[in-house]
Amino acid sequence: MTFTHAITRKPGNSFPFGITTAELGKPELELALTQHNFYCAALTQLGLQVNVLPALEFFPDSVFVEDVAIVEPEFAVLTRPGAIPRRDEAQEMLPVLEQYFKRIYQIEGNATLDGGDICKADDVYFLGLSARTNLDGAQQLASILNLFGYRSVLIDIRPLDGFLHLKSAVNYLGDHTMLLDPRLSKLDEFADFNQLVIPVEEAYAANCLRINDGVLVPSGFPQTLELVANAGFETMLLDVSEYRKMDGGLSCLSLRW
Ligand code: CIR
Repeated sequence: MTFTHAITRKPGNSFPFGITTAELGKPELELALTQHNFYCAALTQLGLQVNVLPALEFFPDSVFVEDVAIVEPEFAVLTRPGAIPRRDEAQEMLPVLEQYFKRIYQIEGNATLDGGDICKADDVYFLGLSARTNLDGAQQLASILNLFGYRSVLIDIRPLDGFLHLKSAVNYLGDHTMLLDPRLSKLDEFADFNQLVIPVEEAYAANCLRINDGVLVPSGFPQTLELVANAGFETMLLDVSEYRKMDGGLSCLSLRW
């Protein structure tokens, strides 16, 4: 699929006070802003029209826009984020989505769902069950996706230690190829894909991002870079060190359709 649009949101002064388990120290705001600018420039270079939203100081994690919506050209789904401090962040995205999408659905009731748990591979959606996404959330999304002809496959990552979201561990690079952490490579659900299995010491780099003709790769993970490049993908390196400190990666920083 060709992507034409992206939404990002600038990190605010509150960014260093978001949720994290990374133990890599506090992010430096100036550097985070510079890295955000490079990220948006890369998306533009790959052919996307990028809408950069202003920072939301009340929501320190709101730079990670991926978690608050699932977007397809024909529709959007507003999520109900699993982390309490992020719960109301999704509503802030509603007026923005209304500018682009005629059909907007919402995850409701006691269901929770983070966009980081949702991994699309052509006409299949892999829906991660995690500390952030519960079964009700995944099932609500699956019913919506079904209306548009997409199949959903649930993947329970709760027994695996150390992954915040499904896409912390697996990302679809297109061309029938999955980039994934060795701890997921044995799953039957991924058996039919070409698998690029990253070394466990580069676990963070499982979160690479395919956009049109390029694959964004976080800098500092040489084995993953080589793996992706040798598979024939055009790679683009981006430094996201300050986002890593807050448990975020390349995919988390945008909504794309
Ligand atoms: C959080 O804990 O929600 C943020 N600090 C990180 C979210 C990363 N988002 C993503 O992987 N999609």
